[in-house]
Amino acid sequence: MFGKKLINQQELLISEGASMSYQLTGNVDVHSEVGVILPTYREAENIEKLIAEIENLPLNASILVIDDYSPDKTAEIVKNLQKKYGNILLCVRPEKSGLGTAITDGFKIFLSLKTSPRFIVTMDADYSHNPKAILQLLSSMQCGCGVVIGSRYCRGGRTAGWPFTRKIISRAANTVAKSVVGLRLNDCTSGFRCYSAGFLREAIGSLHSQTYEIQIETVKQALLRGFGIKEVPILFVNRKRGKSKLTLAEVQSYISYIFKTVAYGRKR
Ligand SMILES: Nc1nc2c(ncn2[C@@H]2O[C@H](COP(=O)(O)OP(=O)(O)O)[C@@H](O)[C@H]2O)c(=O)[nH]1
Ligand SMILES: [Mg+2]
Repeated sequence: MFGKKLINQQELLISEGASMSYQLTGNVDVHSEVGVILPTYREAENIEKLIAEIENLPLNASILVIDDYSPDKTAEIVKNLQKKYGNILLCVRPEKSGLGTAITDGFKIFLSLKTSPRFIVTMDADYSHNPKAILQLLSSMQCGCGVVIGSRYCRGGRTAGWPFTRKIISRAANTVAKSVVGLRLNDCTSGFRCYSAGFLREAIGSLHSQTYEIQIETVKQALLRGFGIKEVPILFVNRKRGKSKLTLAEVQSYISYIFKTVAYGRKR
């Protein structure tokens, strides 16, 4: 039967040298082909329905929620769902620490499992990414790529419900990444992705992003290491519940990452 385990951060080497201790709950002996990382901050209104939909997919998958001690008690909802489903892991970090570190900690946890998944999916937990599209991302992984991107801006991809300013920010972030950092992709900032565990094992030591720039850093690492990158069209729908966590500070962090990449060279 499904047993519940408590593991501390040092044991899983989530963040070497850090003094914070995170709690990971759930069955760490779970053996799944696919790992789905859901970073959450204040997603109490979305998380239950989203997890139920992922659970209904014809997949051998584990779900890992990385929650930053959300004041709306997102983690409590996930803990209840753990009683219903045997394949949910929950990592609660002590404070809001950024999307980039949430995703990287998620990679580290999945890669540290006794049997790690072959494919690791990242997606937003606000329903902007349709869980059914996970199946398309996975079937595109059959080409042996390191990364498949659910792309809003390749032929057939779309966004819906975004206000004009948000459309501009997203387009500008992509244009800058394309021309300044040298990434020739239609959408290099989408958070809906599938990675091969093989690529992540090679790249994990080079991922240092705090926030949204993690999306650029991962594709840059795939290019540098010679892994294939493929885009598949998706429909991105703006969240209907809860608020965006993209702050001015995070836009600044993205811009500063771009500048550093240019100043220190593209190989970093
Ligand atoms: N754990 C964690 N998750 C975050 C953080 N910032 C954003 N998220 C999650 O990352 C996903 C994308 O964030 P969202 O606010 O929807 O960004 P947007 O779609 O770009 O407006 C959502 O599931 C958020 O809950 C953070 O600092 N920590
Ligand atoms: Mg969102």
